[in-house]
Amino acid sequence: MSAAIGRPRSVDFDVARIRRDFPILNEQVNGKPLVYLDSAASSQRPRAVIEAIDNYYEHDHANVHRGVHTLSQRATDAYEGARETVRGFINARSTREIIYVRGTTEAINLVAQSYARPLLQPGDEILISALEHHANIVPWQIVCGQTGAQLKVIPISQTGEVDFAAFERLIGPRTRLLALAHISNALGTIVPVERFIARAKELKIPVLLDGAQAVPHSIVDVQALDCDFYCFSAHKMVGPTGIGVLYGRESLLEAMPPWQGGGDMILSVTFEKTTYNQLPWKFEAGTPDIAGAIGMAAGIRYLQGIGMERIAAYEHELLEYATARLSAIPGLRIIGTSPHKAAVVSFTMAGIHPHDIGTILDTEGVAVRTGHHCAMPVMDFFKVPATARASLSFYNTFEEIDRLVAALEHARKLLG
Ligand code: C6P
Repeated sequence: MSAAIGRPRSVDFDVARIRRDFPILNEQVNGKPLVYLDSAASSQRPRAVIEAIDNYYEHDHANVHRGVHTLSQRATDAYEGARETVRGFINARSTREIIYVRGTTEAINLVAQSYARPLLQPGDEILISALEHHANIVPWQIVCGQTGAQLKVIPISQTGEVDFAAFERLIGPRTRLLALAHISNALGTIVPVERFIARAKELKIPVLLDGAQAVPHSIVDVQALDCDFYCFSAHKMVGPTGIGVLYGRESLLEAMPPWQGGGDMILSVTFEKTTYNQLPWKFEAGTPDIAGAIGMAAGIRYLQGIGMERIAAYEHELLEYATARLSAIPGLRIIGTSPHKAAVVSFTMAGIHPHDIGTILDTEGVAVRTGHHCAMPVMDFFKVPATARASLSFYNTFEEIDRLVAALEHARKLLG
């Protein structure tokens, strides 16, 4: 370790104990202990989540909302109980505002098609920022194509911050929705969404937040934020893949038509007419991901057991240490240097393609993501084809950052 760069130790955090909860962290990769630095793509799962899913399949599985038999009731109780856990975690007013979806991507598509599409007229505008993930760009392009509305983009600065002055110029009488990332996956920028929401509210413009990278790393309170839609994915917050959440303000959800038709989203069906179910089930057609919901709730309880405030504080220390150590590597350029960042470090290295960085790191057992991170406009803005991205989580250690740095030094000697 560089003698000049000390490891901060102000947060009391027993990471060794936490790591014991994550069986996968004991894996060897290419003969080396795994260093998993790709949690922004998908986090790992603690035993509590794996066991909750196993337990459900071993003891309680049946379809939900459909049978009077005991197993169906047990499955329904666990599934709906999970919804209450999610509600509490983000402080929604009611479980009617918690819609289970496949993930952030599906949540945003649901809002685009069910909220925006019926409302948009030619010349109306959807406002996003230049640091969005494709999931918060493409659904809006599709709906703009369907309706003749326009997509407007708030520029970002060289540090990777959303330009508030430009936002104030862009938002206006034709804006029908503001859709912003809460935290950028490619840059780590924490967007000060409160300011943006306050201005949008003055103009009575609804706001959607893409919280895929925020919910796993910070306290999210949808009432305090006063946003209208909030989207996130369980697999980035120690839960299973294939399930996520759309939070929606009840009055908006009530007014929206269903997104898909089928079983469970109806109260009655004849060939002439269908009456839709109440919230939240109006938006949940078909047999849902029951085990996913149960696993997501187990993940939330696990995070709550540690405390989101402590998680954020520890991850911030990891970020500061990683930033200092990576910055000291000759030829390494960090992309995304906002003073307000989550624990994501995207970087390039002089003379080495990011893909080669990723491959060499993998031979050392270090997992990072390389590529455009589903944020190609961000890559274009910084004039890079791709970056390598180390994304940290509360189960990572300072020693793992040292392993990353040693592997990068190795890559530089081989190829730089
Ligand atoms: N970002 C990453 O490596 P899904 O795939 O639906 O669970 O989440 C999509 C998504 C939406 N918004 C943001 C800010 C995201 O980070 C992601 C997923 C992963 O950065 C996989 S591309």
